Amino acid sequence: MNNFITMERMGDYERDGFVLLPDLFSPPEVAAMLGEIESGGRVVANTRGNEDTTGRKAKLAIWHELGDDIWAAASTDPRIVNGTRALLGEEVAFFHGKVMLKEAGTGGAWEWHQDYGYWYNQGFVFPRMISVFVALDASTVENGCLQVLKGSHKLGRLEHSKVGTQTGADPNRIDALEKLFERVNCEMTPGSALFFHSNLLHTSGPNDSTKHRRSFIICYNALGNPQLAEKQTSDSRPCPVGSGSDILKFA
Ligand SMILES: O=C(O)CCC(=O)C(=O)O
Repeated sequence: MNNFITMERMGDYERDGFVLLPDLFSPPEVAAMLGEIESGGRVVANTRGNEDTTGRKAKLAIWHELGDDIWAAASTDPRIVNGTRALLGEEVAFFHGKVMLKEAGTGGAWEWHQDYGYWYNQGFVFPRMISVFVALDASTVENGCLQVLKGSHKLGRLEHSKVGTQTGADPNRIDALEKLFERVNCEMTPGSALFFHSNLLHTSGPNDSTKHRRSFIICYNALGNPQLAEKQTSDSRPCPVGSGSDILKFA
């Protein structure tokens, strides 16, 4: 049952704001995605860096079109898309995909934020949105795994503003919230997928280790969640659901 959003997992998501599906992608699938990062393609063409407060680069490659490559296959994979449909309880549209390149010894930190803290300002009316963090390398405390405040999605949207060079939630408010919510280090094996709510507070530290921490984050919007017309960037068609055989192309 590892690959499925069971009733129990739906309950966990409702309570905690996140749920982990271990080893969702197989080792050959993960190797194929890492190979794609190393060989160029969309990742190299779209890579940019945000500096963290210490000047380290938090590098990522982001796109808003599904495309027609391994990233599109992963974004339309039934294990992912059906999981997001089950958790949101409605049909979904692809919003964007991003490869996070938190490289050994240099990868920068991400300040505490909610994804909907950004997406509200992009005109999305409801927080009926979800992200799926797919670990491509082992993601550990040492190499800057994702950290979340368990249950914080129930706070609703917090105001976001500049925190150093990034945008995030008010650090004083976070200090207070840390006393109320458990901070969870989301350590993950390669191929595991963490589904998390758009109002879940999350952060990650720098990568001072000798091991890369690369990941692919795929974000979806509920099909029935409008984006205000003047901000329209997002596709409002149902996300296609690939067939299992698409996955074989990975190997
Ligand atoms: O990759 C990370 O460590 C954090 C990424 C993140 O918070 C985000 O993309 O919203």
